[in-house]
Amino acid sequence: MNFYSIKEPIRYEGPKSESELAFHWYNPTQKVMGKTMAEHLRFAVCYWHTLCWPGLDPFGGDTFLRAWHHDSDGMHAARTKADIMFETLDLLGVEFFTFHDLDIAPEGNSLKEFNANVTAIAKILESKMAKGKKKLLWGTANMFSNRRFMAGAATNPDPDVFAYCAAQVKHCMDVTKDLGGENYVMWGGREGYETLLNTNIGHEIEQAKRFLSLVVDYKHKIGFKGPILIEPKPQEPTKHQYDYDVATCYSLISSLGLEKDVKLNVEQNHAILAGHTFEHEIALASALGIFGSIDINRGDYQSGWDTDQFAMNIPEMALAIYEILKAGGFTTGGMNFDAKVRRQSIDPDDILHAHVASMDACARGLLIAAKMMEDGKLAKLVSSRYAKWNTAENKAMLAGKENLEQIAARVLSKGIEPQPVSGRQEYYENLLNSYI
Ligand code: XUL
Ligand code: CO
Repeated sequence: MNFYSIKEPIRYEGPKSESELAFHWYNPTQKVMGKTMAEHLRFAVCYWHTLCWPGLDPFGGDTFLRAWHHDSDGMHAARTKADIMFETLDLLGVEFFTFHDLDIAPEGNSLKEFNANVTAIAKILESKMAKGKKKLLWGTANMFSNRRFMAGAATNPDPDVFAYCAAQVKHCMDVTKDLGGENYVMWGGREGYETLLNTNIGHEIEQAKRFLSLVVDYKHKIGFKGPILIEPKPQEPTKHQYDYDVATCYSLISSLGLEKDVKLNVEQNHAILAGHTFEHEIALASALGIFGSIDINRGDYQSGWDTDQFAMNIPEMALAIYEILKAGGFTTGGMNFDAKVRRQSIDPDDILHAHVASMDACARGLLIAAKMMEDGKLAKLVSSRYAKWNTAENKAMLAGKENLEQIAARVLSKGIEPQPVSGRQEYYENLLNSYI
């Protein structure tokens, strides 16, 4: 039985088409800067928001009434979700998907049972992937929903929870590897605190570091080729989270010397909640050498919480994709739709409309960003702003060839007097608008 009202894959019909359910901009085979749109954007559908969230909010429950949420046979529900995931991928022409272990299989009564359930469903996914030529962008363990994680996962005061998490992640990494997952994600949903009064922050950070080291050691042991991706988020569910933003994650990663193995999965709305722009977080991750992947969604600028809406703002996508192109594009990463339709969007087809609209917005962002790259005006302006660093003298200063005293002596003997230069922000902004 089909979940959606259509059976044929949604097609690219071009900007002039008036079809409601067609791609107007996303043309997977269209070449942009030498790569196809599909190769650039590497879209993924996520299990969690697409198939697991029932439409609840703090004041009301399930609005979607999906059959599998009311199925008393957990494994049957899991098989239904697997069918619908692949139906969704086929209709959208999306190559990748992502999951939490708990999204794909029921918990059962013990970790042993849970592992067996996850393995059994993974076998089903494996054959569906082979048949439909689909790939796993990343897998991750849900270590935040069950009440055992209420005081933290790896940063729980109780070492039994830390050990339990190690066991859960080990299994999820095994499954992710077996499915050819291109990355393994860690989002610290409960890795933080509610009140400092009951928290030993130093101890919890030691625990977080130990856990990350264990995961990286295991990645090498099993020969998992992709990176471990940390997904920064400042708060929600906890008041303060240890993976607050890109800069905070970098300090954790670099303190362990793990920059080669651990990269970041930057999510649009998490960036905004941390008080940054999306493009800032991508640019910073790239500058620090730890850019990995994207969770694409948007927040609501008035709400101040993680609304996980489908990203539709074209200029915002253009700026983000410009940073991704400047970073050299994705390698193992991609654009995971970590986004959910609104709780009033109760029709199955709303899921298709949401993905199509956001894929079109990303495609338009890509086209704009490619124009910005190809014409090169912005990059030229920026590099001329830093041009004086190219003189031999200034290069040597940056390379550490002079100490503070030597620099001071040079400034005084040469009579160096800095002359302010206009930052030309309004001109830059106008130039940006000319591409949009
Ligand atoms: C939560 C969130 C997660 C991570 C994976 O805000 O974004 O779905 O992407 O755990
Ligand atoms: Co996310």
